[in-house]
Amino acid sequence: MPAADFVVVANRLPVDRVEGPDGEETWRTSPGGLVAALEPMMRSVHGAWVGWAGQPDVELDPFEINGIDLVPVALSAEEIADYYEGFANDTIWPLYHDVIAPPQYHREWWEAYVRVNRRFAEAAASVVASDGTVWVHDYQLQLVPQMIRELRPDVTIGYFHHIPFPAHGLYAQLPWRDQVIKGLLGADVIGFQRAQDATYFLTAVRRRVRYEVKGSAVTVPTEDGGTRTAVARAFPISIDTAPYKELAARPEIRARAAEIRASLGNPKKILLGVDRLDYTKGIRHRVKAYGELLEDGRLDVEDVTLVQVASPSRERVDAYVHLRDEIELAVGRINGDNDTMGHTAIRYLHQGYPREEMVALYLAADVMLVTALRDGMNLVAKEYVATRADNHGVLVLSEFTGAADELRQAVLVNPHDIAGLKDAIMTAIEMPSGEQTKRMRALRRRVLENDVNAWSSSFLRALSDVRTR
Ligand code: GDG
Repeated sequence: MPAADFVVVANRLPVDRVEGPDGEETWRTSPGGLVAALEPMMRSVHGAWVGWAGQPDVELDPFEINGIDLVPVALSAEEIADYYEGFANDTIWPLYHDVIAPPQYHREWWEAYVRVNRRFAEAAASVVASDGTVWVHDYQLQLVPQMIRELRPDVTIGYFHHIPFPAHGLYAQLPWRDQVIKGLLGADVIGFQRAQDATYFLTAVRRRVRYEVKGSAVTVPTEDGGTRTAVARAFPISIDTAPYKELAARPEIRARAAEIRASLGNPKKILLGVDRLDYTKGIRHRVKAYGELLEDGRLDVEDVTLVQVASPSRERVDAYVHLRDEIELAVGRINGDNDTMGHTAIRYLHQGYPREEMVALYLAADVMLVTALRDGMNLVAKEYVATRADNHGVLVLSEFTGAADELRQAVLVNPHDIAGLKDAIMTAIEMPSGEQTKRMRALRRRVLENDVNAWSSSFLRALSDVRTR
């Protein structure tokens, strides 16, 4: 495999292993905004993607799919437990989402994180061309930028952080707080979802490693006694809008949306939640608020249904096992108290669906509920907006999502305030058609003009500006 001018490093490769027609194993690219945004660029320059293939204890040689070189990084079952489920998903994830769940600090998880980050860095360093560019993604790989810099000082390094960065009072809990900051500062450009995240990161830089910070620029000392500049600022991510618009216009998907409505007994209003089953998403708060509205008599089960897709996620992490139990207990109670033979209060679906079905659900939903307690961006909010070509439908959106910085015409809520959340749901349900149109038009303009291509272009522009400086 020849050296690559542009290398993406992410925990997962953008492929899934599937069984071919004759039972043989093949690979299929997994649909995702990131791949869609980077594919054209990866084909026009010579691009490679470094990541884990999704199965433990499997050593694979690099291979090519749709013109992109894939470079698999092998992880043992123990490393998946310690680096991925442990440090990434049970230490960093809860800490960076404002300790909604208590972060677990274990030295052996940290050691596995360092070891696995080094393996990703070595793989990237071995495939990138001289003076090439590497773009590292997300919280699983925060040490990789500095590790690549040590191995390959000639390359330009970008890092994008998909989740929030916490305020310093919380960040300071992390036993390895200085090492993580130094790892990130190995990048030339460190991108965050919100301006607030970048500010928190720069505060941590000032407070912990005491490097000079001016605006978004950090002066980082180098090994030879000189300095270099790292830039930390916001690049709000978005979605690949084209497939959502295209699917939403297809007659068979519109028919499916009508079928969904009919199968729910044609309620006057359908409310929808779509989330990975994660404690950051505020599913419990949403269900509680909705249950109380039924109990108070402000809503009638004959008139409304909440469809909640909670796609299975991180099922081997304890906090997720408990969360699932809690949600399912609450949903069962609300349905038990309110359902009639023909109508259900909550249609709860602990399943993943193809994108076509998700779009049909977005089309069927009069009100979309995004009530995350903390969320880097929240792409579901943007997907809902992208499908609403008729300019109808209402988005209820938590202030604690990155999306709330941009989608100001949503009904913005503080999901911790259950009374306020109940009122917001009622406002959305009762919103007159004219006001829905006015708001949705503005939301659509924002999402359609700032798609994932605009996001990746602006990040890569910032990266090339650093290089030419
Ligand atoms: C992280 C950050 C940030 C969900 N269930 C199904 C399904 N999905 C799709 C949604 C959406 C994606 O998964 C979820 O994206 P989110 O942004 O909502 O949330 P996270 O997974 O937590 O993502 C987040 C994001 O990274 C990007 O930077 O916005 O803040 O936490 O696209 O549609 N898709 C299908 N079936 C499902 O059942 N097909």
